[in-house]
Amino acid sequence: MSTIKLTYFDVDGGRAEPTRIALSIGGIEFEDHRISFSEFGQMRSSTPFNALPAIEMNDGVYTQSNAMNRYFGKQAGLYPEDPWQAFLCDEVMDAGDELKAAREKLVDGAFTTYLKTLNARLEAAGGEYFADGRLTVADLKVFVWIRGLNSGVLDYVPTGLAARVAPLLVQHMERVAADPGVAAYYEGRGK
Ligand SMILES: N[C@@H](CCC(=O)N[C@@H](CS)C(=O)NCC(=O)O)C(=O)O
Repeated sequence: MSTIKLTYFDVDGGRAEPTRIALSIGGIEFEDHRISFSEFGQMRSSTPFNALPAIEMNDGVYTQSNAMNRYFGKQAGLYPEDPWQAFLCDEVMDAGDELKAAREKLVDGAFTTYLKTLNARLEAAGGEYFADGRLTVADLKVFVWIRGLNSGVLDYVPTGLAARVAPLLVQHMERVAADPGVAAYYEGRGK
């Protein structure tokens, strides 16, 4: 086999991550080529279907994460040989793709609506706190949500979403994190 170069975003998640793990478990050498979103913007039109992951091997450039999962899964002993068990494996992988599509719909739909509306609420309240001109439980609630969104724990939800559609909420998250009571709580937890 020729050398393998797997190109995907620099995240420990997303469509290419199961393939990376399978390659690693199978002891199959590959170049883990990680790129930024802006680098992807420049190279997008040169990828076969204007999308990642893309993989260079056997003298060509190929795509489709589940094709990669099956191909390397077979080599790594991570894909069933029995046709029925393979069906069960494939069903789960395809459902995973539908989940991804649902998350993306959520990002453009409900997530954006909630972020924009909360951003407007904060602005209407003076821009610093949601109610009473001081820290309340509403601030803690939004702080926890925005921190989670920004941390990338939600696969397929871009970490820059809040900054793009609700910048006041990102400033608010930093303000709440710096609040002495909040900071003391996290110090107490050793963070
Ligand atoms: N069916 C493809 C879908 C690939 C895909 O949608 N990739 C996304 C990233 S996870 C992408 O490159 N999106 C950028 C774009 O469409 O501009 C696969 O499973 O590999």
